Amino acid sequence: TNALAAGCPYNPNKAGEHGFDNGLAPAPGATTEPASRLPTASTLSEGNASDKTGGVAPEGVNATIAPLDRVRVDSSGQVLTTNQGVPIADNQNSLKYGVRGPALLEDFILREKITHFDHERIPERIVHARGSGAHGFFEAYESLSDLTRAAPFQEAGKITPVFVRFSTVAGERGSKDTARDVRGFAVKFYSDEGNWDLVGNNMPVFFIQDAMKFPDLVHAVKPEPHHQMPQAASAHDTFWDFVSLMPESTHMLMWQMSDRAIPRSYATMQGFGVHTFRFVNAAGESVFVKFHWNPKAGTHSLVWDEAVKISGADPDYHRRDLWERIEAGAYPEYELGVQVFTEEQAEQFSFDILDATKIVPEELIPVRPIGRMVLNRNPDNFFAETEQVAFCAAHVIPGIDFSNDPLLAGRIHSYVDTQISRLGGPNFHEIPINAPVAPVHNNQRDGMHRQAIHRGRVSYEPNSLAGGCPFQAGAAQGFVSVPARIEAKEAQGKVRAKPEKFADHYTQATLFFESQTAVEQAHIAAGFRFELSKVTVPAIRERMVASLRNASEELAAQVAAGLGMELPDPMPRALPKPPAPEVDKSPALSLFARPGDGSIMGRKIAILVADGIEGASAVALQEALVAQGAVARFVAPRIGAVKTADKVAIDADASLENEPGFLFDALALPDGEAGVQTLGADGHSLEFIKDHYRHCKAILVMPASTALMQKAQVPPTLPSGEDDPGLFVGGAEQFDAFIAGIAKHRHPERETDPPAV
Ligand code: HDE
Repeated sequence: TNALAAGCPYNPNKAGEHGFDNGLAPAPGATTEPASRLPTASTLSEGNASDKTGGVAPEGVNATIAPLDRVRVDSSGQVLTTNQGVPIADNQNSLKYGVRGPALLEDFILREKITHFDHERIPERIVHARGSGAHGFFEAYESLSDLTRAAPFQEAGKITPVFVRFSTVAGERGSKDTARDVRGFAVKFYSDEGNWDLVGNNMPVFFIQDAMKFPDLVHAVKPEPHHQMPQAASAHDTFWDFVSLMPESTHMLMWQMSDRAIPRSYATMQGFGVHTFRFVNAAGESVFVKFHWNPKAGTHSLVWDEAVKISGADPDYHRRDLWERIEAGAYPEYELGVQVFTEEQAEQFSFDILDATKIVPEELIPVRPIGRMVLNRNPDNFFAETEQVAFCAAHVIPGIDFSNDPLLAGRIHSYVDTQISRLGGPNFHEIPINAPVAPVHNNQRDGMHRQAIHRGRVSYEPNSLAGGCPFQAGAAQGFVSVPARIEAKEAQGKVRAKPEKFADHYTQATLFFESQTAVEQAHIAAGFRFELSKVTVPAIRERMVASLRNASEELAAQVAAGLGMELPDPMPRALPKPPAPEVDKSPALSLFARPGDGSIMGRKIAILVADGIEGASAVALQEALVAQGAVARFVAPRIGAVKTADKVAIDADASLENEPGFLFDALALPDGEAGVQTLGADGHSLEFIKDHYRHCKAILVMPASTALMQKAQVPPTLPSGEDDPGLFVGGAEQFDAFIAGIAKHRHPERETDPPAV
């Protein structure tokens, strides 16, 4: 295609899969990282050596690949066999007594094939069923040994392989990616001292404070049980009934109604460990820690109208984006940051750090960057890797420990438990994607699907018959729990109760709302308006707005007006006089706080073309965009060759029908009057332009296309009469400005509610 001719980036190590057999396909076990971005030998951890990997990972080789190689299957040049390795002569016909006679019971080949097929599905995850995964690595910036003995943080440049799975929460396995929902952000570190799973979300708080309420929350948000609707949506009665009765969810609702719930890409969202964890150093000293992942590409989101349309045109939008970025070498990258604080500091905070509905504002404890994570390899097989990966909040390693957060406590139980039914027994840790690269030795035996073949007669400890092996590692090497301090006043014996500060449900909801820009606030109000408008019981709407009044009178008034209702009395507060907060505003909570590195890597730009357009300027634009690492595609009324006025060869690889406008981040309209006329006669291209305008995206209008903009009834200036900062009229001299406009992602100055176009 033109894009490739123009040097469109594709992952050179996957050349074979792109059909370019240029000898660049990876050697078995090699990472897909191009040599220029590979960690050097000195940055590869010596500690990646293990019984399993069989030694130090050679230069450029990811330590997780060797164990996976054992089970990778390449069938090229092989004959078809049964599961017992018996060659199959005929895979078309079952065994019959005569061509028109009955099929025979003895046909073990048919029976094996059908039986296996009958059992191909496993239960989907009860939450986070819909997800997409990728391999990559974590690289530490510096040694954190003063704070933690956790293996990934012991030396500058140390590499730890990772597998990441991003997900939505409520929808089923086949549901759309762009639902308004929380996103899971789960990272498995295959460290030298065992697997550490940081099973986080893209929002730093949660709906509830205690694990006791989790099944209720999930039952409320999932499709309603009588008619199983709606799919992958919180906009229904049972969800809002529940959360309006649980004021502790108000802070999380602010996040969930914000644009955070509709990210542009998994590469443009933050991740958070949510709970307070502990770092523990070799001397056994511990501090509290909160984990943050910040995307290098910046935090960018969709707008709701766009998300709704995308879910129809491409339900795999985020999955495809992640896959394509990695194939193209535009590797998603995130910086890991930590907020570190002591117990003494925590005691002074106006909120409780054991409460997962609270953040620690960055203005109070700054985020210290400690490393980066690069996702550089797509899985070979979705089921074997992304579906079978088992994350677990209980998977910690020496140097990482839990806090007493009661929500975390429930998670420590839940994840192993759920895998036992989902993955069919207690040996799911042996599934290749779950197996640590650190060696595993213990006396656990048997169970469904056991892979390990333990030798000898000893499966107990202490023993003398096996020379005492495997032996206890001892405190210096092994995991030792922090003897967490319990205050005398807290040592009340068994209670079912909460600390007092947990009852402050609104201070941080207010903080979040007040920290947003005007356009973000407007989107939050619109989010509540949309969701509550889908609620059929008026009392639930009223109760929710009554609760919102405690967080923001301004927001509550907007939502009430949007729902055509009177403002109800505020809901009585559980804690009438909460402690004064340390900060009233936290600019870090706005999506605009992280515009990214200014690049347009991985963005998708549509260049509209049709017979009769001017080819040279369209191709020059494509080249300029591709040179920036963007994906620039020619979109025409139909796919195939375009007859340009100047005879420049252009091949449209997308059509107005198969790739509608809202699937792109920006739009360029061509020069050449005849072509522009053809486009103007096609209602699809007018919709294409209107959607880009409505969604506040950058639009480049080459001179002849001014007519097309008029036909689409798109105003040339902002409603105020000022210049529209996202509209670029002209040719090559506007390319740089257009690229800078794409990097901004969106031009909300144009936005009105309701939309003018
Ligand atoms: Fe989960 N959660 N969760 N969760 N969670 C699961 O585990 C659970 C919570 C999160 O890509 C399940 O393997 C309880 C908070 C992610 O495979 C299950 C509670 C956070 C994923 C489970 C919570 C998360 C899960 C379902 C409250 C952010 C997907 C399938 C006490 C910090 C991981 C599975 C993947 C998945 C239980 C709350 C994140 C049932 C009981 C808070 C990213 O075990």
